[in-house]
Amino acid sequence: MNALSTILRQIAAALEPHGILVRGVVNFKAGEGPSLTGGSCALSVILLGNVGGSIWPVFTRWQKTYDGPDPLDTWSKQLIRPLAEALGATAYFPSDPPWQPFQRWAMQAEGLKPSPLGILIHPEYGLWHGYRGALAFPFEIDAPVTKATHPCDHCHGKPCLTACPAGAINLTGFDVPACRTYLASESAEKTCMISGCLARNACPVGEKFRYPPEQLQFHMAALVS
Ligand code: B12
Ligand code: SF4
Ligand code: SF4
Repeated sequence: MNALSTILRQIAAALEPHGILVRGVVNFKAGEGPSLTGGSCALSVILLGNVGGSIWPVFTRWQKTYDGPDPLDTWSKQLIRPLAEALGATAYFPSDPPWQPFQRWAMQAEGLKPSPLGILIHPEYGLWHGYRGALAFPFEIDAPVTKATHPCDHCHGKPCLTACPAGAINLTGFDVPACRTYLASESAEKTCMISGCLARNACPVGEKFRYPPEQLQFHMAALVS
């Protein structure tokens, strides 16, 4: 076991009990990584995220003690920032501007590709996963190159393309204004706002990783706020 895999073990030991998993590692050529706190460029980034409802039980317990804005981001930062400090890493968070290219990193680290919804699809977890943060380091981290199959290539009928009541999902991209207009309508209160994005729900991949109903409603409420 070398020092670098020790870092991955330390991160997993600190975050897995909270449902945040090490999702992958990206190594960069000199000068191509994101900026570190000291001003130099990172040579590696470790992606951290949820798989299915992995974060939900711990997060909702914590949420009962918190009454401020952006609860999921706040919770993630409370867990990841002290770890970054302890490891001498720079932490990034997906919702903090300037937006770091979390999806591009995930494509490199996990070999994932975008679904017609814009979000990346995983061969096992389907559309039911996300990123809670990333830790960047001034050295490379040894990690196997992951190659994933792309489920959309073999999906007959592509049900996600016809499930959206606003027609916002198509092969040329995600029509954000059409989605937003529908979500602000009364009809959405009985559909997407209750059960989550109907197009996402229509995907047959990774069914056992579907988010629980409360988590789906939480994310939809965050999307329209
Ligand atoms: C802006 C944004 C949005 C905008 C999209 C506007 C647009 N047309 O691009 C809005 C607010 C609409 C949105 C919606 C959603 N988003 Co969003 N979003 C982001 C955010 C904050 C920035 C994306 C970006 O521009 N990055 C900057 C560029 C430089 O980075 P990049 O990786 O190279 O960019 C890629 C993306 O922009 C992607 N892309 C292009 N068009 C679209 C459209 C959509 C809807 C998405 C999600 C991505 C996407 O392609 C780029 C090339 O790889 C990211 C977090 C992040 N920092 O990446 C989350 C993120 C992409 N979103 C995410 C999710 C889950 C969602 C929602 C499902 C939220 C929900 N309801 O649960 C919805 C999807 C819509 C739906 N049908 O339900 C996840 C995706 C995880 C995954 N599996 O891939 C991310 C990574 C956040 C996270 N914490 O994990 N999102
Ligand atoms: S329904 Fe099919 S095309 Fe749509 S996201 Fe799922 S696997 Fe991809
Ligand atoms: S949230 Fe609803 S309106 Fe928006 S893309 Fe999904 S199914 Fe369509």
